[in-house]
Amino acid sequence: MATKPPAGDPVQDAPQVAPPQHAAAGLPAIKHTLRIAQAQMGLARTARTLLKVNQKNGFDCPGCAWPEGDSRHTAEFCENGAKAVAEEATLRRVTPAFFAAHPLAELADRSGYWLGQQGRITHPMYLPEGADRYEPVTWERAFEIIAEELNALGSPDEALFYTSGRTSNEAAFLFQLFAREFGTNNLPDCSNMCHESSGSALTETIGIGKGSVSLEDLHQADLIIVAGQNPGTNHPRMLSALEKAKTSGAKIISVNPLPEAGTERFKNPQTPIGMLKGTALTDLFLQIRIGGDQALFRLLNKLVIEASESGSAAGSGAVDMDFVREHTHGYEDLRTAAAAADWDETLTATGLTRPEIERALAMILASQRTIVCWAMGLTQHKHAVATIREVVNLLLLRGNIGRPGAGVCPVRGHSNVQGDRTMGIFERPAPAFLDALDREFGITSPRHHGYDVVRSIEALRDGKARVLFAMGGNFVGATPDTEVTEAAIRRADLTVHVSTKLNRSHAVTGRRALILPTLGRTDKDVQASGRQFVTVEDSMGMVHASRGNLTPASPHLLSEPAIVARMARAVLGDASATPWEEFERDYAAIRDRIARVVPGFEDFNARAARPEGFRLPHAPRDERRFPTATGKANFTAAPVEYPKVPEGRLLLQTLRSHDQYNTTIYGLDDRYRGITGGRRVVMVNPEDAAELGLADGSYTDLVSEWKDGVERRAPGFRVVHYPTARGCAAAYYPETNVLVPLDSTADTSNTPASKSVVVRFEPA
Ligand SMILES: Nc1nc2c(c(=O)[nH]1)N[C@H]1C(S)=C(S)[C@@H](COP(=O)(O)OP(=O)(O)OC[C@H]3O[C@@H](n4cnc5c(=O)[nH]c(N)nc54)[C@H](O)[C@@H]3O)O[C@H]1N2
Ligand SMILES: Nc1nc2c(c(=O)[nH]1)N[C@H]1C(S)=C(S)[C@@H](COP(=O)(O)OP(=O)(O)OC[C@H]3O[C@@H](n4cnc5c(=O)[nH]c(N)nc54)[C@H](O)[C@@H]3O)O[C@H]1N2
Ligand SMILES: [Mo]
Repeated sequence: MATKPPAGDPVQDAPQVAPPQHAAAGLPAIKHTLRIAQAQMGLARTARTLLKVNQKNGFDCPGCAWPEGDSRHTAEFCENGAKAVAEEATLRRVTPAFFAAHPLAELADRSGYWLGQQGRITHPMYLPEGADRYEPVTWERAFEIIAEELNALGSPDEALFYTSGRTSNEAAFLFQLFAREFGTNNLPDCSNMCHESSGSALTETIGIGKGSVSLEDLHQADLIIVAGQNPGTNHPRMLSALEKAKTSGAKIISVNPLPEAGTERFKNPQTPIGMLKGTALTDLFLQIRIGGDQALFRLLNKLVIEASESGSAAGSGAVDMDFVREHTHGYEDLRTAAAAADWDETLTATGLTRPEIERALAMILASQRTIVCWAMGLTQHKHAVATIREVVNLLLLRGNIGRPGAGVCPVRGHSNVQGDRTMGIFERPAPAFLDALDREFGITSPRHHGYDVVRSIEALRDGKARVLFAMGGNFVGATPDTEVTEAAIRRADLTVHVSTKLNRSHAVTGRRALILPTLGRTDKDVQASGRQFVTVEDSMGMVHASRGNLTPASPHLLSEPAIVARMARAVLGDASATPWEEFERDYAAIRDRIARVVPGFEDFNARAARPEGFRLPHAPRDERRFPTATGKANFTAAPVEYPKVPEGRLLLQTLRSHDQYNTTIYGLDDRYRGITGGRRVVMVNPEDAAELGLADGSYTDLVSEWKDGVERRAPGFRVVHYPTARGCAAAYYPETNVLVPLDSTADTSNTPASKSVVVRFEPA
């Protein structure tokens, strides 16, 4: 039967390796999609579901946050979007009988892949103190348990309210409102591990922590720099935009330690020509050392300034002095700092050659409209914020912010991670936001900051936090330093997860635990006032509606807004004047409140009903206004940093395979990289491997080295000789999270430095 989960746990992780591919998408992508989708959903549901993805009357793809274009293809989906949908729309079910048959200890032994493959959770489940397995519980009792624990806390700040980025605007707004009425800003979210560094860098430099470009800008750019991102796997629909830009003559520079198939060549499945030949995307591949980006951009900035001041024809106007004078602050500081940039040091930091950097410079100087796109390859380093600021410096020098075809493009992860932040899911909210919230609801929100993800784990570890309530996600699986984190979680009095599917966070719990099963994006959401829709915001600040069309996985599911509303009533009781019942009845009532609290959402209900949605304001993009402390766009001049790796060690990045969505594992293949049938692989440059005595196909333990002297070990990885940059290695997350020290984080943003882990190899 196609819809049965795999019988055993595929612990026999036995990776096979073939040469990596040089083109993404094409026919194999379609075949692979249909195979996974049919195994989960059967044929009829596959067709019905996939045709509704990202259509104007359909649901927003629960995959990535890449925007939908205005002219949508009938099949506006990509291979990995389809997998995300299949994973949610699966016909497999996790029922109370499943929990009766599988004690907690067994679930804790299973792989994340096996857990996820069991299907959608159908009933609220409760793990009483000391019990060896979950038992069914009524919703009413579940909310009573939450109220008992929350109301017994010594302070509201002993509670943590985590959000993963799939949560709709409506649910997120209610969730943060509840947390603040309860009395805490402890609203950690997946963003803390993701684009927090981008938010920190952009807020300081341009005054708003979001990207400044639209899809049309991408199409109009004449130079696109894609740094630290693997769109072929993680944002496949971005390849269509890159292809479109290329067709109009744009050039593309890829900055990456790995040659990723998606940025090399794209075989567009929407066009016959694309399927056959594909479009070569990258004009210049800079195979950078992990963590070398700040040094690269600093030197480029120096060279741009030098060219401008040289009086040469090529360099004339290289620095847009009118823009710099009118709109920026701090140019002289950058100029001085950049002057100190040194070729030799940059070549060491980046592993690049002088001609490669000179070619990049020539392309930058020849461009009138440059966009820089980036993702986790830039955000998850100690010096991530400084790196992104250096990217902003380059764009500011050339006046490339706030004009068509140019700007910053942090490519977001989860489909509504940007919207959740807009709705106030933030442990360090702006006072103006809290003032507006307080005025609207007649409450007094706490003003002191809350815990982010890393600080939440520390608080659990130190006994300062006692309850974790997670709105989606996989807190235990996604966070760093797995052993430390799991021990911290086990100290909690209560852990609650609002979830669609099983994951490790349900197996590693506090003294008591609850699983609250919820509707996903694809599910029809009917409340007392009728059928509901929710809204999301994409990576480019477009807000639009999302309507599920499938019969929910079980009649016992509650929507996320309903769960928050009922929890709020149980916990806050008569002390709350907020109309929680009305919010649950009709989400339009929530949107009316959002319209009054969050700038840019005026007339929200009417505008959300428009098929194409609406664009949120963005001062730098729209009017070249920079709402920073100086009132101008800020150049910054942080000291250049790059990781220094001791002899005999490599710098490990933890990244995604083609068959996973974060901690959700769809399958054991990483097709573009030529790896199939297993995930415990470590990719190492053949020359480094020769020096370290690591034969291809041999097995090794990875041991991370950190200043605390604690030995963190991930055993049994198959060595794969792979064309990554020298000195670097790569292995999949979350298997390697155990290696990332909890206090190895980015300066300012506190994002775990998941892309720079110093490791040594201990062959098995
Ligand atoms: N199918 C699918 N889609 C997804 C996800 C998924 O897991 N699966 N996850 C979603 C989420 S939450 C996110 S945040 C995004 C993540 O999207 P990505 O950021 O593309 O994800 P990663 O796999 O972490 O890839 C990081 C890329 O950066 C490169 N890199 C690593 N270190 C460096 C460095 O120091 N410098 C440079 N220049 N490059 C470097 C890596 O080689 C790799 O190509 O994707 C979203 N979309
Ligand atoms: N080492 C390392 N660690 C990383 C990263 C890395 O690159 N390297 N990347 C980081 C990044 S960028 C991110 S964003 C985080 C991701 O962290 P999370 O967002 O916490 O993790 P996910 O794996 O996306 O969460 C998957 C779970 O979400 C639940 N879920 C799915 N859909 C829904 C829904 O509609 N509603 C609800 N309530 N639940 C749902 C399912 O139960 C599923 O098991 O991980 C971070 N961790
Ligand atoms: Mo992310």
